[in-house]
Amino acid sequence: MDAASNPLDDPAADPFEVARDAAARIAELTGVDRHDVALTLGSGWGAAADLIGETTATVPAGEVPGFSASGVAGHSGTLRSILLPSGARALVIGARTHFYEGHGVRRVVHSVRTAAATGARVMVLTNGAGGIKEHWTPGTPVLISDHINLTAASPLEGATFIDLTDLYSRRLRELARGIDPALDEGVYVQFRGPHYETPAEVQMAKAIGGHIVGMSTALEAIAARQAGMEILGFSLITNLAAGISPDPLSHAEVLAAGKAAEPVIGALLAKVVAAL
Ligand code: 8IG
Repeated sequence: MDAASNPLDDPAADPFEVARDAAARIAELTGVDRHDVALTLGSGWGAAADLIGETTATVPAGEVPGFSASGVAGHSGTLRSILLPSGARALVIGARTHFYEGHGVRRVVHSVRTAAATGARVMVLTNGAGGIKEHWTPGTPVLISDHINLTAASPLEGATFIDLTDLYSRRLRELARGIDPALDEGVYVQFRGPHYETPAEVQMAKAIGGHIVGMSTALEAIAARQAGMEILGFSLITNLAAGISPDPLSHAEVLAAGKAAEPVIGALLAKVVAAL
């Protein structure tokens, strides 16, 4: 399905109806009627898919209504159905649409709404991000405890007032720390991107209570909460945020840090998913 035919680009479309259509197509293509948990795997987290269970179906995202194949290096454009050792089914989303791509918030949160429509009650959101705490060396996974949304956008339309207290479930964070007691946590600040922050913007993020800077997860978490899912958020710190380290940021270095951390964080995520 090319971008021009994406049903979400029609302003008159109901995004929840498109999500239900997408879930029906996923059921058809995977042979799995209902998924229990969904995971979005961001930069560095891709290896987890192979560690959490047996992949029973892989679907190119472009075959599912509302999705488009991702154009960003390091983001694979597939949806996978995985049978967990417990017998539960996981939907793994390897096709994230970022806000900076400019296709609108409906496209950004479509994967989350689709996950909810497949039946998932837990949404695991992962990303690669910049760290503001100096002791977070590249390759450190951290739990997201809360977020600050600096995109000036929302996936909610109209007078839809949704409570975001405990958005990143305390219960799930404690469960994750039960598996790795060394896991630190922090407040995720979503910028619009795609440029990285200036050092002054990173100091602002720090001053307002942020610890992690990224370009993806906050908008998705809001949509997941609207859909009634319980949310677990993980950032892989692939770089220190601009100005925290004296070195400039490069996308190649970010990808390399993610690659190096893959086996460790993949194993961590597999254990967490097994315990959900
Ligand atoms: I990977 O330093 C990655 N994603 N905004 N800032 C922002 N997003 C990021 C960064 C970063 N590193």
